[in-house]
Amino acid sequence: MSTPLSSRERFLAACRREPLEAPPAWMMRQAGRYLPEYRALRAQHDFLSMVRTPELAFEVTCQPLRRFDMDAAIIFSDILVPVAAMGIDVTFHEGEGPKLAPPIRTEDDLDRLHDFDPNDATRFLGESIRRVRDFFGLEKAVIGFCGAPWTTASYMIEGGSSRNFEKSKEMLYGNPELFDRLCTRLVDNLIPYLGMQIEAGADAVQIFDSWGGALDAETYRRAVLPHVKRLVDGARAHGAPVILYVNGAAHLLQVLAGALPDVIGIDWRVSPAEAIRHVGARTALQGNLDPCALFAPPSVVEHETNRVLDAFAEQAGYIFNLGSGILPGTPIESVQALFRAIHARRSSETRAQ
Ligand code: 1CP
Repeated sequence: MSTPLSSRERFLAACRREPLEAPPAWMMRQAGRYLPEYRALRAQHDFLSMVRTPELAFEVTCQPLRRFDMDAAIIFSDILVPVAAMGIDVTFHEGEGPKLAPPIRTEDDLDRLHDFDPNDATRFLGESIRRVRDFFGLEKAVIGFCGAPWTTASYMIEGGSSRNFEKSKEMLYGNPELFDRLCTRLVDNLIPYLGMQIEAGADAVQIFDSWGGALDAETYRRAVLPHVKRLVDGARAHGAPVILYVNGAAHLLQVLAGALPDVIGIDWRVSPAEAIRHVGARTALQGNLDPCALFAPPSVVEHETNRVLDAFAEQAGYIFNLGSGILPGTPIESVQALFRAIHARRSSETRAQ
């Protein structure tokens, strides 16, 4: 006798590197501005109020899963939520990046930050996760997340988004002790923050190192990796697999494997064959369709999705995803075409009992 695998089982099996006939799939930033129903809700509320209101965060988390049959729901929040909980004023303005004030540049700035209790300062997030967990039961995987030390620190040091990370690198190279203290302070807070998400019902957590690719491999290994590894270990101790996603990671694969995550998430510039060869025997892989491929006609989207699926076919432990977040303006028909290609591979698949 055999029964179909639930989405959650398929997702967790991939995290454990168990061989599957067809991989689980979700999309980074799947809850967001490419969806008209998100934009309609967003027109009535500011972004952080949505995140901080569990019924709205629940609604936005579920929106993509009503349209597309993805295997995981990622909770609607932001990597800057814990930064706000540490006492920095964080604002999001339509069309501009986030703004953070005051920026962290000196010892005194760092000493003004406060440690937070995730069950208090970010209680709304636990509540949102519990609602999503209750709603999906054991059917879908639920993913919690936070930013990686470097990416989070860069927003704090720059005071917002940055192209070249001048001020962050000035601190990293010029005042390595201060940079190290800032990362330590972040990880001290992010471990219980991820733990709270796992206890509230997250099946896995993802650490977003969206700007990790801006560092060379040796600097990443020396200045950042020990903090990432402590965060990975600390989160996993709460009992859930950890996905480490790094954008622009082609030169960092072996370094990242040193953090011993369960899954490494890669962007579209990394060749699947290289990733499989360098780290595929130690960790599961996630990725890596170019999100801009979704601006092409649906037949091309299906073709490109199949190309990525084929490239990872031999990898035990693989989760289909984009190579970075889905972009605002992405046509809905493209996402439909993507999941058509994913599901075509599952039609006859069952699990032997
Ligand atoms: O105006 C709006 O409606 C806000 C747009 C928006 C959204 C929908 C922001 C502001 N954040 C989010 C949600 C969000 N951010 C999620 C939700 C869950 C999902 O994936 O569906 C997640 C996981 C994030 C993570 C995040 N925030 C990252 C890492 C993701 C990545 O793509 O690498 C980063 C870098 C941020 C910072 C941030 N928050 C928002 C924006 C526009 C940005 C990026 C700004 C920049 O480019 O510097």
